[in-house]
Amino acid sequence: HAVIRLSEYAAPSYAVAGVALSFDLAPTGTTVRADLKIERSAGQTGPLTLDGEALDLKSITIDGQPLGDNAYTVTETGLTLADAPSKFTLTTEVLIDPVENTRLEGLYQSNGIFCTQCEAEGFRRITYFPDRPDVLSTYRVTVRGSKDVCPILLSNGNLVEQRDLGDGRHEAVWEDPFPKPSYLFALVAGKLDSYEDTFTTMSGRKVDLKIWVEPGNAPYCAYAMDALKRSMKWDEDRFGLEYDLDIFNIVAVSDFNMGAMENKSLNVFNAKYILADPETATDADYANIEAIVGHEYFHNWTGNRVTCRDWFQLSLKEGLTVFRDQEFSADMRSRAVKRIQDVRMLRARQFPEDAGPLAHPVRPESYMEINNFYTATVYEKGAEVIRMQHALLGEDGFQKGMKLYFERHDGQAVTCDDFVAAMADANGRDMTGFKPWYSQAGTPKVTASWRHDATSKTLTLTLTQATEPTPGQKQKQALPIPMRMGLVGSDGKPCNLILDGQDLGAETVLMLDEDSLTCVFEGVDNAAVPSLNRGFSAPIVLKAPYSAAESILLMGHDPDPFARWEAGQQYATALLLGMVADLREKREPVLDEGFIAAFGRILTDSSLDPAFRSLAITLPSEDYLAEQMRPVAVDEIHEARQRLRKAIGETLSRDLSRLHAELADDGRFDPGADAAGRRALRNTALIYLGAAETPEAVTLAKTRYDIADNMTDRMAALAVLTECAGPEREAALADFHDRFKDDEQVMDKWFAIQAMSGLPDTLDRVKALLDHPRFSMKKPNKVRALIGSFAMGNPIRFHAADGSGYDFVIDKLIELDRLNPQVAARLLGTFGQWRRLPADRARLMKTALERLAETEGLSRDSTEIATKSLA
Ligand code: DPP
Ligand code: ZN
Repeated sequence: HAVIRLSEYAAPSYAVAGVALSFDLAPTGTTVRADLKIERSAGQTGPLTLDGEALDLKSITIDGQPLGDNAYTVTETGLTLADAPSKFTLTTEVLIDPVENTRLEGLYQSNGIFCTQCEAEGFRRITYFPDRPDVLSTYRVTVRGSKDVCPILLSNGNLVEQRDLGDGRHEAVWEDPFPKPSYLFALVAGKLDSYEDTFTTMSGRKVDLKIWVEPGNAPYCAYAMDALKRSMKWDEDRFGLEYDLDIFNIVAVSDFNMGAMENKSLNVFNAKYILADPETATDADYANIEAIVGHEYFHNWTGNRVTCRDWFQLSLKEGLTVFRDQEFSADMRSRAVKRIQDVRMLRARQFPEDAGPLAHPVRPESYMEINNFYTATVYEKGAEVIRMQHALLGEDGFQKGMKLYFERHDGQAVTCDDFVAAMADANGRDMTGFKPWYSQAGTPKVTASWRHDATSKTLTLTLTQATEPTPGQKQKQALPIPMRMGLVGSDGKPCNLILDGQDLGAETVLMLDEDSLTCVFEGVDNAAVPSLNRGFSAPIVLKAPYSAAESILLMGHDPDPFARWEAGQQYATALLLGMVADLREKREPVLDEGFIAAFGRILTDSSLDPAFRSLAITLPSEDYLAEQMRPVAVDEIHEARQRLRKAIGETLSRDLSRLHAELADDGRFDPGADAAGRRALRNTALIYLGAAETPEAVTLAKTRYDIADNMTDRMAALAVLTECAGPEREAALADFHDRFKDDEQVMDKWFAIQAMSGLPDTLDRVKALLDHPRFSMKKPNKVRALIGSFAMGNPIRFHAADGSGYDFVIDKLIELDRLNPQVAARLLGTFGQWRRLPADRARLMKTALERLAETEGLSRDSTEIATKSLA
């Protein structure tokens, strides 16, 4: 499999000014006719190659003239015209098979609905085309299908014609006036219900909004529609960006490789990110729906109007659009809580990636399969890189930069450098020093140390940065690290920061742009504690030698809520790692009462937002703890965390019970952030009470399960029960199944929660669930719910000492790779961690991975992940 390199980028040799497509839809034999107005670019010579895969070419003409057999060649990957004229119309007719398309790239069927997924390179599975993001064209699309099977026919842009064909079929013609790359093409056809509304834009244009769903699901669209309207309004208010067509469609389908897709005016969504009502969706589901509906909508400008020159620039649209959806959620909900959740996600997914064999820069330099680069680094670290530019320039400066970016590049396919240049030029600033954030992989580690001198009343703070080598990048340079910070006095009050005689107020941003930086703060008359990287101002790992007392001081008094949360997390991490060391030495681990008391104070501090309290008393995950040690003591991490949770549950049981009772919902369900925050705290209390695993706790959880009137409470109770073997557990799981067995999305939760259980029989249960009628290897959501949750959300069972977890997952991934390589490769990434494990498990995991790597006919997707993981 060939490696594609950024350094080898060449502009396209032909432009496609106009595309006319016509589809005759049939499940196993759809005909696609394409008329392409092709024009050779100035100064270009040589043959014309179009991408095309899994296409059965039926006819080909140039300006209506059939081509002789030696005028073109067809290979597995495309079509080449040896000497094409400089300007002509190419017409091809191909036959494709949507039913056989289990890869879910190109045109396929989901529960009988025809739909497409073209990003990144799915369009080449629909027709021959220069399938690259820097070829922009206008599209006219004719869709023909049976009136019976496909009453609804959709594509991008405006519906311009519709007619009955008289033979039981009908056709619709769609035109998209905005030139777009092929990855934004979409077609949907089938039996669909719609949920409709309108939005009036800031210039007074009325836009028809429609969400299309499988029959019967329209009642579950209200929240997604509300989120869409709020997204449209927010983009106008905050970014001055208005929607540009008269119609905006969203379609929700059951089977989808990704979360959703921003096709111009026809977004296609994984149904789990659209459908919601209180009985079927958790608060986390509601928050995800809001974020993803926003994300795809925001792509209309950041991604569609201005797109990527090549796939190495993916973060140009994704990092920026994630930043925009994060800000949207922060403006809709609690900013502090959103920031904490985003940092948790970054640490859980991106930091391990950056520290493992698949590490790559935000703008990668090479790939084998682009689908493998829809990563936490490109998305989430990419968003952090945007966030730092936002912090550097301020909201006004950043918006000036955005304005210039659109003035310069609307309708173009551009690079990350173009984005930074717009930011720099709009603000008259040199930003070249910032660019290594795009090109250097690995998470910088910043080590802090400080010393207070009572005589001179100074506090000397030293920050040092270093980044470990990553594959293909041995030498690392110092990055510009913006460190927002303050000093918290021993009395809990913020100190004024005086540097070089200048009073900077209570907070400043230090710029660490060399290996090391030393600052001497003056007039510090007590042993103040530095509060560093407030708001997570830079995506770094901070090593700071806080004592227990200093952590407690920051947990209770830091004026920055993120930093308060972080102080608790770092304290918990140090404590848990100490317990892990004790367990490894067969010593009884020491449970720190001061820590539990500090947790208790946050728990009961009613001046704090309940959502914040819920996060602040949640311990760092097993995966996060695993990141902090080599080799990873899998069993001891699990054991230490269980013991500490149990101790917290026991010690604080009175407060927890009281809170659990006090926070009861008062009837009507409200999906808003405040009500969700109360449910979160209440359920966190339930989970701690459940950690004691006493009969009373089990009874309480069972009662909560039985009387739950919303999915958030039901799932929290079920999560407690699935960890406690016994009749209550079995009764609840059976009840859940009977209630929701006909609901595709909710059944994913039932599969996932069983796959994540820490009980010893989990693997056997997961294997048995493979035969459940609702499970299918052809449905990505089911595979992720059952196999993905086991591999990524159940460290103790996945890493079973006998290797049974690894063997099971690898067997399934070998099977999945033949059906859907993209989803298989995504799950395979978890095997890259074998080097961090103790020798026995490392060997077992590596052996399983090697077995997959040697499989005959392995996809390019899985080959790339396996090869890099074994290198
Ligand atoms: N569906 C993916 C996203 O929206 C790819 N563009 O991020
Ligand atoms: Zn996106």
